[in-house]
Amino acid sequence: MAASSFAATSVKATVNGMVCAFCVQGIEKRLSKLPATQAVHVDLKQKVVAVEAKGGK
Ligand SMILES: [Cu+2]
Repeated sequence: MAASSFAATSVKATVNGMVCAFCVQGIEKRLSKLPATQAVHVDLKQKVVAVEAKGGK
């Protein structure tokens, strides 16, 4: 059950300006402060940010 509810609420975005670990930290901080954000995953090599939203909204 836990795994199936995982993908539906995640949003991925490509961030071209994200080039180093400081960028990653800044993005993670900003996104994790949003009330709808459950978790943030950043892939620095692929410049992809994946955000898991909380259920409901
Ligand atoms: Cu940077």
